[in-house]
Amino acid sequence: MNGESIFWLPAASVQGRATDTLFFALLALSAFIFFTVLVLIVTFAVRYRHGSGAPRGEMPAFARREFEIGWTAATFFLFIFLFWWATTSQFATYDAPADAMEVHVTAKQWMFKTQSPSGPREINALHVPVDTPVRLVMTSEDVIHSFWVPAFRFKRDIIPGRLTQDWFQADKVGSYHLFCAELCGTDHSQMIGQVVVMTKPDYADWIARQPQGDDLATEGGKLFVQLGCAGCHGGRAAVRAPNLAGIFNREIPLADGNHVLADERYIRDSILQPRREVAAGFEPVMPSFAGVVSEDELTSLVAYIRSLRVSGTTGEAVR
Ligand code: HEC
Ligand SMILES: [Cu+2]
Repeated sequence: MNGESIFWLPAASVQGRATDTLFFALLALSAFIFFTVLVLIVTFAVRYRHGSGAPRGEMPAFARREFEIGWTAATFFLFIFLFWWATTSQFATYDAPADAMEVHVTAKQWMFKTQSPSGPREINALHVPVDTPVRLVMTSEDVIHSFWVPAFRFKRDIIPGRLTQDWFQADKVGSYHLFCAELCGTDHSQMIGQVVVMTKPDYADWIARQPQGDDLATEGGKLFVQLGCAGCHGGRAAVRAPNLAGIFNREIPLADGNHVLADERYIRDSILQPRREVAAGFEPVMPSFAGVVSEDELTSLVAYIRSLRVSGTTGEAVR
């Protein structure tokens, strides 16, 4: 179901349609059971009303055993099937395809700030191309918010101090409401915006028309110097600190013998709580930058570190 009507909100994403299909299947099933029970109640009420001549003796044997076993098993398997259906469609929203466009969302009282790696910064707006998987990497600067796009049937809480990821794929061009769905303070009701889904050519045009700011990684590179990271992590630093080139998505050995995947979560935590997971072979001398860097700055720093490659000739970090 995706027709527009006064009863039904249009669905504009692949996930939204899947959610609707599940919803209508449950509705149809509930309606079927409701009417079956209703018909049986009325039938029995009339047939066995006071004074009627209907037989009231023993139940036939098949109704006592086979019938009982049959409907118990049938409903059991039906519920298992519904559980499987609902869970798989829910879990599918956690694993974005590898080629998904990545968008960072920072929520704060009372706005959503969004940014795709090559696109501009937007406030209470997000432009995306149609038929393209979009992975949202979300965090909050203050309290719990929730990113809700009803037309995508997409709602995920955004939690301070944690990266929440989820993805959607819009399949219909248009402009859709974005709401905060978690009561987050006085102006919660003003925390609204638009997700604009554009055709791919329109989107490319739109990107080209944006004022050329720095991309995330370039901004992160500047911060890396300003905040003194380069003083330790740079090529000629006096302190022995890990070379950050190429660490992204690699397994990092830790001082406690464990290994950890250097994903965004790890890099973020390395900056905010460097003592928690210390890289093997290094002294825990890195200061915490919690309270020093904002969420936006963290996002840029992570983008910068992700963009670093090991230079083939000098072995140093280059972009
Ligand atoms: C005083 C020197 C120093 C400064 C300043 C410093 N670091 Fe570090 N950093 C280290 C050392 C030493 C380690 C390895 C021990 C550890 O994991 O805590 C490290 C670890 C890391 C790691 C984990 C790397 C790995 O291989 O596991 C990341 C990411 C990182 N730092 C990023 C940064 C960023 C970003 C900044 C600036 C905001 C910064 N560091 C500032 C010394 C420093
Ligand atoms: Cu909010």
